[in-house]
Amino acid sequence: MSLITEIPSVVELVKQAKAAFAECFPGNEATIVACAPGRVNLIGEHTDYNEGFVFPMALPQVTVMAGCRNEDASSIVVQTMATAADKPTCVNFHSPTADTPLTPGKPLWANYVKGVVQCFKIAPVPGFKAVLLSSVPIGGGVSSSASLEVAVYTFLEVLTGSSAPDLNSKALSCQEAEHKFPGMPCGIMDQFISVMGKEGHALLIDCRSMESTLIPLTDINVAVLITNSNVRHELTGSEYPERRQSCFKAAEIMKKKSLREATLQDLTAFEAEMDKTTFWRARHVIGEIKRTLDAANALKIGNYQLFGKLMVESHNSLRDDYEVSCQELDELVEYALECPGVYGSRMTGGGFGGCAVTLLDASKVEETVLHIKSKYSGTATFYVAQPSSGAQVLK
Ligand code: GAF
Repeated sequence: MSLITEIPSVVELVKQAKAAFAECFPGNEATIVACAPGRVNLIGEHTDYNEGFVFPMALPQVTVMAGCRNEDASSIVVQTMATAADKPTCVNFHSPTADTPLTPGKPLWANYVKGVVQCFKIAPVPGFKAVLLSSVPIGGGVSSSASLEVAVYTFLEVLTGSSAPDLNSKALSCQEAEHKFPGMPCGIMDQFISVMGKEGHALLIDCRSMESTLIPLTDINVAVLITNSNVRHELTGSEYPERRQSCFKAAEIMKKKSLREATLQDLTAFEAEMDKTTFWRARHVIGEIKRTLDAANALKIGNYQLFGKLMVESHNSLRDDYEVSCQELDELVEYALECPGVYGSRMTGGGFGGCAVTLLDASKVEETVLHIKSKYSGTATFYVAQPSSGAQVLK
């Protein structure tokens, strides 16, 4: 049996979602189907809310929303299940109006749906019924939340017949939903790549201008291995907002609009005016923004050695200066780097658990996975991911 977990195709997941819909809502047919992917960030971590660069790719794992209009024009019913075999969990709420807006509450997962419905400004949202099914690992640091938000938004576009004026504003509305409902003050990376991902490409995103550049990643000799530590990543706690605040404080001390504007020389000049932690946080971000640009250039010319070296520097900086790694992620990176044919490895996403991403020679995947598995103190899950498409409407 392969040690690499197979990722169900979008077509298969859609089939399952439609069947689940027919079972949850007998006599109804899912006439609207939308999906949006999770992401793996190759490099550029905790730079998005500092107006820096990020370099993610969309994953083949997606969240699917399948449903139709409700005969009751103001009632929204959504069922979700972890896998098609599970008993669904149901949430029921009303279409928002100016006088009766939706508010966050329990169950927590429903906040992602309600948030997007409330932040959908381009048309009134009528009643609907739908099921949600996802192949994106939940809490794995590969953006299950953004994939859910963007799938819901894309579903609402079809339901209302109104499309976002542009893709940036679609990503921004989903980010607003995440800020206001689950209460997670995330940057823009996850929603942006879930909206804009392209097959065979990673996307260099400038989070200041919101411009992005597609960079091909189609070399069949190179693989992207994602290793889930299966240590739960929970970003709604205080750590993520605290990191943001430290960055804003460092920028303010240096009299810069954001850390994007600062150089390492600026930081050294102001070192005496900052506490040590603020200094370390800023040193990570300023270094990471430069590494991200260098890495995108390296990938463009197929310099995987350099790309890998920058990944390792990124990991070390996240571990030592930004302090968002954990023992399990450090182990996964260390064991990956012991293997021949591995260019580089790092933790990916917000941190405190979740996944590591490794760039390696495609012919060395099996032996690398065997090696990591034999040494890792926990139980890891392995995926080999092709850069995939952003949100889609399906039949
Ligand atoms: C999380 C956030 F949602 C992103 O915006 C980003 O800040 C990331 O952590 C860290 O790079 O995924």
